[in-house]
Amino acid sequence: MNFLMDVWSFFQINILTKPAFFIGFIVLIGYLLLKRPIYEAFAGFIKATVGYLILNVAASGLVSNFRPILAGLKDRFNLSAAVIDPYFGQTAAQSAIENTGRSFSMMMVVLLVAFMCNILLVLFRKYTKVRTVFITGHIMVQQSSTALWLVLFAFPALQDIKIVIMLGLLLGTYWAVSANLTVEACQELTEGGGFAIGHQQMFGVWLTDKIAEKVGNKEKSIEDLEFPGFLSIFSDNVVATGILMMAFFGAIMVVLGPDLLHKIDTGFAKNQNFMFYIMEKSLNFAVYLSILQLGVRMFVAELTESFQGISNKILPGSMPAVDCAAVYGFGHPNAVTIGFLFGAVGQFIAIIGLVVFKSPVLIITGFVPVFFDNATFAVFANKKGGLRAAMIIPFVSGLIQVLGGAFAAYYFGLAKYGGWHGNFDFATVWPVVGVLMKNMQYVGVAISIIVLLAIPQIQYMKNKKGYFKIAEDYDAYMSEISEA
Ligand code: ASC
Repeated sequence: MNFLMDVWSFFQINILTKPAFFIGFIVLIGYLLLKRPIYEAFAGFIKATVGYLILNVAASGLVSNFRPILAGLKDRFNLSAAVIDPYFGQTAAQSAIENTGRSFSMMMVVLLVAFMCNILLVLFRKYTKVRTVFITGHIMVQQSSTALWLVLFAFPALQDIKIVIMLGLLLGTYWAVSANLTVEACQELTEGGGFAIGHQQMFGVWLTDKIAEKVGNKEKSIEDLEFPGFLSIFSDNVVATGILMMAFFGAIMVVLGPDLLHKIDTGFAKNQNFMFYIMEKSLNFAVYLSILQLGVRMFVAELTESFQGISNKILPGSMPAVDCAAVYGFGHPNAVTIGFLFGAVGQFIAIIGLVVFKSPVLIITGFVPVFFDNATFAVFANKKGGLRAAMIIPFVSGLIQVLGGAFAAYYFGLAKYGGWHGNFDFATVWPVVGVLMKNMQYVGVAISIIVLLAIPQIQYMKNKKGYFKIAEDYDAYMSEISEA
């Protein structure tokens, strides 16, 4: 038993929570299964790992630079508010759990059981119809933390072992089923990129893919926008992002003022001019977006090719579910910026609504949900519904993130710890699961798992012939469709 725990902890520390290596090894194994020479497989491992590490540099650069600025609004106005962001949510959940006298380390065991549950659902895909393995480790840690608190909230007296098993099943089913929901949308967007999304907004991606066509007009996509006169500079995404972020973060930084910013950001030198500081900070947004795209292209190219090996030989019709930022390389770069800005407008309006209607909890925009969820929605929305869908869907999502987040932070008692998870699925699906668990106890858990498991069955029923094919071999799937 001890040996097994050691193996698990080695795997968990070095690979599972470091998706760069996880992806790297998948690529290595994939190429070996394709009978490529070892040196080629090794080269693929290096490129995929480096690509993912580049994506990490960009994503954590964005998060560490811009999260404190948005969260600074809380200090500026002396608010007692919950920040809707998974990093704040995880800290809040951890404090709440430890406050009940329980050990937070249970979270890693939950993660193990949930991951195993996901693998089992894929191994038995003939019956479960699940095609995806969720491998985005840092997200799995965040979600295990929040979900653990939800279970302790609903079952305060339950023994550790029962919690671990019950939550492992519930969370593993969510990972498997939610990622599986994004297979079609991802394959169409990337023209057979060979990955699904394993992140925090999969139900939102599925919804976006379904409604974008109705909300907007595919013919009027961001690619086709023609800007007259001086506006033509906006068709270059570095220029567009740079200008828009200077206006957006510039306004927020002016509201925060230089004194508070000196406290928030030690990199803001005492003698640096405030305007130049604002310019540098805001333009960094465009820097990170460019880096992100470079990394995504690198690892996705390797993954797409090598995963053929795995899907031909070991797990036909299956695919890995990775960070949502992986799709940013497949849409117009301006879609990412547009999604973020319209999401932010939606969030700000909803926050004003909370103030006006005297909500018992106040919410502060968190950078991760407002940027990563809404940018992702905009990329998918633009593909099927053009610019209009890429504006409307993130805007509505922004409203939902704040209202759902406010409800959750209040109901689950995390507002007093200052945060809630905040991403789209945690403003919609998880609050419902939490309310069911609190009010119906085991019946609520059972209903949640059964409903989740029914989703891939329904997907399968709607497209029996192409369901596994679309994941296994997109080109063959497309040529079958065009023949039919
Ligand atoms: C999250 C989270 C991050 C980002 C990153 C996006 O939810 O915790 O650090 O999104 O995964 O690339």
